[in-house]
Amino acid sequence: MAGTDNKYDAVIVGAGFSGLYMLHKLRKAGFSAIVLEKADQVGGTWHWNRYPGARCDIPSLQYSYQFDEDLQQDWSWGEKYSAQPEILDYLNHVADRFDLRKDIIFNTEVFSCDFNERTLVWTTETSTDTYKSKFCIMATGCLSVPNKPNLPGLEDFEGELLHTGSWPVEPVDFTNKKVAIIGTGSSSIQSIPVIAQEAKELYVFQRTANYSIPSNNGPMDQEEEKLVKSRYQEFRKENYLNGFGIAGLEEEALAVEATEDERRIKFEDRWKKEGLGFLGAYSDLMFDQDANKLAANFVRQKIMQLVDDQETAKLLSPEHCIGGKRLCVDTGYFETFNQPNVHLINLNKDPIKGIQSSSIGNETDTYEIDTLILATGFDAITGAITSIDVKGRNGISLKDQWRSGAKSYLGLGISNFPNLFTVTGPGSPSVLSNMVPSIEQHVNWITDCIAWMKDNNKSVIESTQLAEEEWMSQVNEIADQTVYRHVESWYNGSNIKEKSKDFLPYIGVPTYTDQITEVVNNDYQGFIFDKSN
Ligand code: N01
Repeated sequence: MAGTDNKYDAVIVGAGFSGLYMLHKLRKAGFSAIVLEKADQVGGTWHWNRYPGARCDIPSLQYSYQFDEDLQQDWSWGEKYSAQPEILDYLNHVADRFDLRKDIIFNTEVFSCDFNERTLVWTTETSTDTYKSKFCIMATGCLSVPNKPNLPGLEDFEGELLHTGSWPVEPVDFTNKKVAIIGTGSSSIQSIPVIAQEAKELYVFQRTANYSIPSNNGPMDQEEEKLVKSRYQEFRKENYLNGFGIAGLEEEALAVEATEDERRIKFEDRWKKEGLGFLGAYSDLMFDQDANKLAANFVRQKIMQLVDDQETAKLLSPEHCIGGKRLCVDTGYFETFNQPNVHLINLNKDPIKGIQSSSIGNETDTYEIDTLILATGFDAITGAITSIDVKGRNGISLKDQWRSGAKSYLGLGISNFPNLFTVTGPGSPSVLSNMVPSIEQHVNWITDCIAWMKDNNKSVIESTQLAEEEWMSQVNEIADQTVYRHVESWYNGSNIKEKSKDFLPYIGVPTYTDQITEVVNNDYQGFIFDKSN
């Protein structure tokens, strides 16, 4: 199919890290493709999440594309963990460098994708036009649809209402403002220290305290950059062999077998330099609740030291398994609560009773505010896909099919949805890995599959229900062996009331990589071809 009359080999939804590389890769392989993007620019997550303090918490030398050696050699990151504007600059650079914009339609929201079993064509309806394609590729991101909680009276609020996941492009000025922020996940933990510097008063409404490790961010270490660049490809390959696909996280030793002194030294060392790598201090921290408690206690002690007021410190000390909810990485988060203009409100003891035109209140107090920030997270992993009306074989709706739990084979294909691929879909390492290499791995897999189909005269690919069920059982069996199972989180849909509580990410990049390679080596075992012919 040529890219004319809105007919393409592939329609790609989303122009973030996934969509940009998907377009580049398909074009290079000789296929026509178009990217449909709701925003007026590229960036995806890094376009929408421009709240103050937003930055990646995986070192930028790793949180970047590896598909083009010249690109990875030419680009230099300013800091160890880059802030959102620099990541967005990088994605703009990639879009320009590979001349991607000419095949991206901006300001276009995708409403529906419909598969015609007779013609084997996907029809994509958008806010601006209709597109036809053989393949439909969801490059919609794992954290794209903001979770907007149903708070009493929210609609009556007349001040500035913001969500960290859909932050305005124009900078927000907090000078002399009274600000309330609801939620204490990564977005909040990154933004609170920055907002607190400007705001007159900052009220933090906390339901669940969270663990956070200092980022110890700073300017890029030139020697480290030189070293990595001297062997970038090997470095990237080595990282795929680590459980989370991130360099230097893991050690073999068990926390439960170490002496108290050894543990203190190790945790202290990790606290001082590793951010997320804190959880890699010992190999049993995510598998053994007793080991996990040792790490959790260490962080709780740190919080008690960092926060002057011991009541506030206690309230900021989480009780769940560390890492069970996504570990946060911060710059001065706990210390911010020592500022006189920052106030912590315990929603567990005293929930929000009502929001009025210029205030938010619980049973005990009413807080006059100018700005209300929802830092309440996302309908993660599946939300962006199910927010589109996707219809497959026999008009089956994906939303209905996933109502009792999202099932996918390898996080790449879904039964009843022929020629539909998801990049970092449910059942793949995605959010429990370094997203960018995981995206590249999927884009490469999908492109190779489409090329293989062309070479082998196959017109339709679809995963079997059995393969999908066995795969999701494996995903959940692995999760059952970890502490993730003991914590309510967006990994298992707990943050969205109507969602099924299955665990969605695949834990373990190397095992995952082996299996998706094996599937290809076995002629795409678990998929069927040409069922419609
Ligand atoms: O969202 P979250 P996020 N009333 O879901 C609370 C990635 N990320 O945007 O825990 C009151 O983590 C909720 O409370 P509880 C990263 O993967 C990465 O912060 O459900 N509170 C929680 O405290 C991260 O994990 C970076 O009890 C309510 C908070 O809102 C993911 O994005 C930076 C509530 C939501 O926390 C999501 O992070 C930022 C209600 N009705 C984000 N509803 C990087 O560094 C929810 N909450 C790369």
